[in-house]
Amino acid sequence: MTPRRAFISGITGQDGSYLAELLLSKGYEVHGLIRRASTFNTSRIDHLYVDPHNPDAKLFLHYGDLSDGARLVTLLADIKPDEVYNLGAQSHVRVSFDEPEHTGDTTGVGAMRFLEAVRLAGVNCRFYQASSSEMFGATPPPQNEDTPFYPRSPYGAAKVYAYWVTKNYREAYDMFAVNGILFNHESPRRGETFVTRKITRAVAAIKAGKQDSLYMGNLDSIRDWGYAAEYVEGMWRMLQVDEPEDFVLATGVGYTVRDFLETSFSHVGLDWQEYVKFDERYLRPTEVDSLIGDASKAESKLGWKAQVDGLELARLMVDADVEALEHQGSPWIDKVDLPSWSVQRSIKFA
Ligand code: NDP
Ligand code: GDR
Repeated sequence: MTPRRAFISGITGQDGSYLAELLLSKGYEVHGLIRRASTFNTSRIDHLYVDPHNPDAKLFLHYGDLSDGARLVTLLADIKPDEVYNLGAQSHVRVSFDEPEHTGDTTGVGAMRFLEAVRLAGVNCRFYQASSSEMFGATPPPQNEDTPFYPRSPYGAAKVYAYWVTKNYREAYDMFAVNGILFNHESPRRGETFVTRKITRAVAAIKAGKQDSLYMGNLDSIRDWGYAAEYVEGMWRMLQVDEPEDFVLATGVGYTVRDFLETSFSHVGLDWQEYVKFDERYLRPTEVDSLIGDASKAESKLGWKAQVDGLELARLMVDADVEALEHQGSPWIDKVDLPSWSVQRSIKFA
């Protein structure tokens, strides 16, 4: 039987690496879009890579960029995927204030280029758009699929454009195109400049005597932090249902950045107030104060429910960063039990 084929943009990112693992474990042939860089940018997926000359190879990487629509058409026509996941984006909210045009081009218009490429290539596939709780912005929690958008950053505004263009292609061209509106999700593979990973790496370094302070911005904002390895299962489930619909994925519980700091430092016996200092450069011109999601639709229609709570996640990530530092970055196996519906697999620390 021919394996199902998936095409993922953003495969080198946190979510892309977990999703590639999940789909390979389900027997898919996985194709990933990667950007050409002067240095290697594939560290999160190196453990999945098999030389393409090997007949067992199931993961294939292709150079391309969401700013290059013609390349997307060519790749889609060649690969002929059954499922497309658009995870590629300039995904850092603070950076989007520094690079608003680039963010609009990749995070916003990039989604439209990908959808249009699917249409032009004439490929019959299901399309997942990585939409974000940042679209809710200033609208107070709890937020669900019916909550109005009020983005507070160029990133949030770009995601709103991508959301609507996905919905429009569904309605205009009868495409199976869906938005997964995901609240913050983290892991030991989270990018080092997002707040959770910045904190857990610093805790490990301070504990090891390699760092003596940590500069932070706004500690009052509230986020609904879940575990990325669980969220990619939700993405896949959104493409397996009969009708295309949009879904929120969230834990339903919010914590402040201060709570995450307190839990992370105390997990290794340290008092965060002795180490954390304020630096205004980490403030945003407009902040999103509080995001707490209501994922009851995903629970009832997809059977998906988050299992790992935000503070449990803090401890898990601290353990991973302490371990990584002890092993000087060499591979480490995540020991967290995934929910029963999730494919049991070893999660190698990247
Ligand atoms: P990451 O920042 O870890 O990964 C982003 C990925 O996008 C990387 O693979 C990056 O490639 C790629 N990329 C960036 N620009 C381009 C471009 N111009 N063309 C092609 N690829 C590009 O993000 P996450 O894995 O955390 O998030 C995945 C998606 O989900 C993103 O769209 C994000 O905005 C969205 N999202 C994330 C949430 C979260 O909490 N993690 C919550 C809600 C939505 P490279 O490695 O070369 O930089
Ligand atoms: P966010 O994540 O903006 O929610 O976007 P981030 O971890 O960057 O910020 C969360 C909150 O922490 C506050 N904060 C700091 N943030 C960073 N990065 N660095 C700091 O030093 C710092 N100090 C305080 C922020 O002000 C903010 O309130 C993430 C991204 O993954 C998006 O791509 C995704 O769409 C949303 O989550 C849902």
